[in-house]
Amino acid sequence: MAADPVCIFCQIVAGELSANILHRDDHVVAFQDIQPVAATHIVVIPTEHVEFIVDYDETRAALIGRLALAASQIAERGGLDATGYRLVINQGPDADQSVDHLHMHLLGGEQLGGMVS
Ligand code: DGP
Repeated sequence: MAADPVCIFCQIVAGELSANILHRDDHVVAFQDIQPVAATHIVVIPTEHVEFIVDYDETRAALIGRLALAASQIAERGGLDATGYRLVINQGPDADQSVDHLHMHLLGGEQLGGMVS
């Protein structure tokens, strides 16, 4: 899907909005979350503007794997693999998705709380 000019994550991908970028390749960009909820909180997004996980289909299935692979590599580089970390996708209002550009949260660097609060 084409970039959405009003999407803040598309703006980060385009370099129009600054972010602390930790990973970039043709398909995935990862950056530090502006409102961290854990000692390490990184947002991993597809460069392509796709709003929701439910918008994915067979042709895009590989992208989810790319997000998880990039997240696991970032976690390993940061030494999080030794003690563990959490990967989360918030989908829709019940999950408090606030940015309508699909993203995966990488959380860790400390003992995390329960899955649902
Ligand atoms: P979610 O609630 O799952 O939609 O998470 C969106 C996350 O994006 C939230 O943790 C805060 C983060 N975020 C929102 N705007 C910005 C921004 O402009 N820059 C950065 N780095 N993170 C942002």
